[in-house]
Amino acid sequence: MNAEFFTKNRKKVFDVIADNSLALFHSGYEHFKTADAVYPFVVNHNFFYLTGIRQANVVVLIVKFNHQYDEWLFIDENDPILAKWVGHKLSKEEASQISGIPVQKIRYNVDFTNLMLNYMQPLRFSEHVIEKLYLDLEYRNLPLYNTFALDFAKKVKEDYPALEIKNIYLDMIKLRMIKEPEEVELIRKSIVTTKEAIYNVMKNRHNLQTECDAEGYFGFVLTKNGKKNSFGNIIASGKNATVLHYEENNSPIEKDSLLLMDVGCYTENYSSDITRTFPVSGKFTKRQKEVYEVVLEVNKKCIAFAKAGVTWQEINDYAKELLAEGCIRLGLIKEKAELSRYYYHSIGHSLGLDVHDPSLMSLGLKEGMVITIEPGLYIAEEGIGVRIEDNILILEKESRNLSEDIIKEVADIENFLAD
Ligand SMILES: [Mn+2]
Repeated sequence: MNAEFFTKNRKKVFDVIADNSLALFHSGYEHFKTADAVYPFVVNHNFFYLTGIRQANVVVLIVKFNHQYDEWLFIDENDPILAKWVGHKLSKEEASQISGIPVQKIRYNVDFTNLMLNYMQPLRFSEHVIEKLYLDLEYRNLPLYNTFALDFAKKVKEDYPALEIKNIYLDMIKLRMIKEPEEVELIRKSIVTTKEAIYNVMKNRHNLQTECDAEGYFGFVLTKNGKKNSFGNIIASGKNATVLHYEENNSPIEKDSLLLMDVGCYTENYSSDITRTFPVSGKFTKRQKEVYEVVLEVNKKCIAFAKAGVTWQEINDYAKELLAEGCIRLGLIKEKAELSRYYYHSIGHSLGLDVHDPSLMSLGLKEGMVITIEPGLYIAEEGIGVRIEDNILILEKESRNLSEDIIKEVADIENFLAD
């Protein structure tokens, strides 16, 4: 992603906020795990969306005065000794190149408080009267979560009670919901790697003694491509596949069982989220095939149903109706209301920087959204769990399946797995 994209996103925030206001975003803190080890740093995605920077403890400030745009970035100064141990921190020039923020608008964090005071105590800048401060407060107060914005809000409330604090979180979500073509392209690249990794597991089906083996063949392809998981692999055989977020991935694989893989990776922080289910033996049993065909039909019909203007309620109801009919045909239930015994999640979610990308589901599907369609049936008593998940771009009058290249027809899967 180039700096132009992030610059454009900051302008979108400028358009959203009121005049005479500031908007402040923080990249997040590093957190200790144990002894001197830290958790892998994951950048706040709203901050990333505005800067492209993946470093902890960076602040971006967007300023709107008399309808004029201004911006600041605050970074840690590189420590040459620490750099020898954990790598160097971004220089002003590097931060500028990534974000598109001019070097002269980039300061070290030690200057942050003073610069903010200049805005908030406008003695010398009397033409600059701040009325509102936008912070990314989400709606949560969790330990170790988003504490910068929360702490800052508390401090401002106490020291500057006349300043109005606004939560910009929902505006950020509305912006992130609609993907630009370059964002879709990164999701597509993640899908390509995910496909290759799933195929590597399928090609090695003879070597799959345990789910660990499958996870190894999957992870090899990601690592070889320089990519990381965008969520914990769900690699579940037989009955394990009826637990939606099974992540232990360490059971022996029975030779006639289905293997469900719900997996995804990042490309420049944009995620894929794909599920495929295949018979480790190379051939579906009659019963597995019957169940699989029901789920596959719902997957395809829901993809065809999805387009701008459709509500989540409508597509969820449609999926449930089809799955309930299927379960009646399979002899699993007699009444449609009993479906929840075998299907107990919703049909999909937004996808993007986050695998469950925050979105305002009440707004329904809009052109430019990328969502998942992932019907499933989970029959614990038969040891069968099937889910088929694709990643879908919503267009004005139709949808485009970004993962249509990853095979899912019974015949295609059996041909692929044939020796
Ligand atoms: Mn999903």
